[in-house]
Amino acid sequence: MEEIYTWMAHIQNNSELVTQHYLGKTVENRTIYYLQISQPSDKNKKIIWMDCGIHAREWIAPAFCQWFVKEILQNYETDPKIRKFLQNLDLYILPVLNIDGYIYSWDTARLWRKNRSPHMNGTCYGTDLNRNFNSSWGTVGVSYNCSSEIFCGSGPESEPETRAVVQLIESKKNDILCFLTIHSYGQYILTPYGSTNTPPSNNEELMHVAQTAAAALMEKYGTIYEVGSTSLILYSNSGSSRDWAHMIGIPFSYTFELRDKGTYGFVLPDDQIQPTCEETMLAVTTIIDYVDQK
Ligand code: ING
Ligand code: ZN
Repeated sequence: MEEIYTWMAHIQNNSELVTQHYLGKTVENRTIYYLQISQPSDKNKKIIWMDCGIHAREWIAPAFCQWFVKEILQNYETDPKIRKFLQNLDLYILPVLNIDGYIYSWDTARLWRKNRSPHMNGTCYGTDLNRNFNSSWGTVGVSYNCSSEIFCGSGPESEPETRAVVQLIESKKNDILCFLTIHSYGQYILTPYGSTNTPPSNNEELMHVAQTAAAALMEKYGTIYEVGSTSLILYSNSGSSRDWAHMIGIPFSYTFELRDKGTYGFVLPDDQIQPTCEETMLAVTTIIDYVDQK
């Protein structure tokens, strides 16, 4: 995490396109930043949101957010696709949302998932931030027991990390076209909703775009991704950020589950970091490209 903080400060100082913004504080009072990538213009641009590291142990996710920023900055002058979408869109990238959990996963318990909020007089720790959003909160696929991996918190948005995201997204929601939240593992692009089997009104288009993205991803190394709504292809869950983002009116909202399919799971070997990032880049830029053309 120290390296990521240093890296964020460094690129904001060394790239004219990047600004580091304050998003909020974690339970343990660490500062959450996101990076805005914008080409200077007078135009009122739409926004692409992407967060990584909402779950502590899913280390490939923060790695991808960093890779994404690096690739954009390295290639925007020469890659016509990036050049084009940066004329109309600003990219908001949150490299690590659950910073306390991420550090805990590095230092103490590799497979920690939740944040680090204390409950029951400090006898148990952590809320699952992806069960804590105000989207049918507490109804399905959650636990009210604070020692559970899927503890949904004491109420919707009970956690400062959740509130930090909600506050920013709410304030910009009319301009946000696309909400991407990056997890591992399983190789899925998941569409809303997790909390109900009723598909959203733009389901056909959501599925079409995700399938196009999965096809682009596969071209790189043959990695197979499955596309579908969380509740239909996996299991139901409430309080996810993806559901919440779609419910407040952001038309394109997806969860990515990066490599692998379970061989290594959360502990993805080093030699798969770069290929995973490369192939995911193709999927994410395909989505951005599509929403830009709309
Ligand atoms: N998966 C997400 C989670 O919050 C999800 C998304 C929800 C997948 C329900 C499947 C079913 O659980 C991970 N890996 O965190
Ligand atoms: Zn996750």
